[in-house]
Order: sequence, then structure tokens, then C-alpha cells
Amino acid sequence: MVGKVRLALLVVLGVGVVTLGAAAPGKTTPGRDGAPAGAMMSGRDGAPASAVIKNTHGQTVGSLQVEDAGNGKSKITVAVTNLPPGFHGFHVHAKGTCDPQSKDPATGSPFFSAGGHYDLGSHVHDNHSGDLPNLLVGADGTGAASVVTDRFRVAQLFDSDGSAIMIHALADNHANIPDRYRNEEGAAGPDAVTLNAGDSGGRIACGVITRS
Ligand SMILES: [Cu+2]
Repeated sequence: MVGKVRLALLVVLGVGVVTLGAAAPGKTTPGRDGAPAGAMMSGRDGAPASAVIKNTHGQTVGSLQVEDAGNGKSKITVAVTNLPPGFHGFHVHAKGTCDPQSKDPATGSPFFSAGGHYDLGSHVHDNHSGDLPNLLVGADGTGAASVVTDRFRVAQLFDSDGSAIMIHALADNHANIPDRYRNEEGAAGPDAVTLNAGDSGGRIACGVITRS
């Protein structure tokens, strides 16, 4: 991203190569990743991460890259194949373990081993830190997306138990429940089930996030 911006600036300005080159922060600026001190990993804060996404049969159905986008943001790029057409809930989950035999005792969904949605405790607008826009898969079973989030830094994904990327069977409503609906307590807004996973259904594909 920095490279593209610099290239664009160079094209527009024509001159000033030396100045821009010197001013560009690059990857060596201390603290550029912006992660809190407690989440810092030794010397590799700006390093990218990736994941191979597999379905419940262990077949590879996609890949994911996570990279430092500067200003405390992370850029997520994903490409998938052989998935059911439509919108799918797409989240970073709390644990870097993708076991298709690990079933949620409540719903029977596989990949229970990956835990709930990755969250740094922010719960911005009833969402988790690891919540991402729904992934659109076309009629041919392929999909691709790229998104920038300011809700976590790459280094923060590598806590003690790691993290994983998850694709769900159904779309995530992101807790966007109009006031005309009521939860079990009779109050307007999303109930606990919706807040947990956005009613995005069972888990269909998972990828452990690792250092690239
Ligand atoms: Cu999820």
C-alpha cells in the first residue's frame, strides 16, 4: 500500500524523489504497527501473516493474507474456491486450531476448536474485533475480497493460542437487528445468540493464521 501511494505521488509530482524517499516511513519505523506493548511480538510486528483455508474434508478452498496497512490498520485479502454461492459470515476467530472433528455441543457445527470470534474487548457497535464484511461467493463457487480494518494489528493475531480465519454457512447480520424486532427479554435489539456470531450458521471452512 505504501508502495502504491509513493508511486502515485512520484507520478503526480514528477520531482522530489529524494525527498519522498527520505520521508516515507517504510517498515522500519519503530512502533509503526501500533500494537499495544503487551501484544508486541519480538521484532516482527510489521511482518505479514497468511492462512490456508480448508473445508471440513480437509480440502483447500482458499487462502488469506493479512498485512500491515499502516496507521494501525491491517489489510486482509482472501480468495476462495469450491464454496456454496451466496454471502458467508467471515471472521477471525480466537484460537488458531481448525479441527473439523471438534463439534460445538450446542449446534453441532465443526471447527469448535477455533473458539468464538476474536475480540480485543472493544465490542465496537455490537461487533467483535475479528468481525469482517460478509464474503460473497459467486455461482461458480469462487470469491475474492480485500478489506482494511483498524480493529486489530497483524501482531495481535499471534497471542498465546493464535487465531484462525473462519467462513460460515450463512450471512452475518452484524447484529443489525431493526428495533421492530424483539429479543427474548422483550427489548429491542440483538439477542445473545445474534451477538455471538451474527446468526451466520455453522462453520464450513477454517484456516490457521500463521506468519507468512
Ligand atoms: Cu465466525
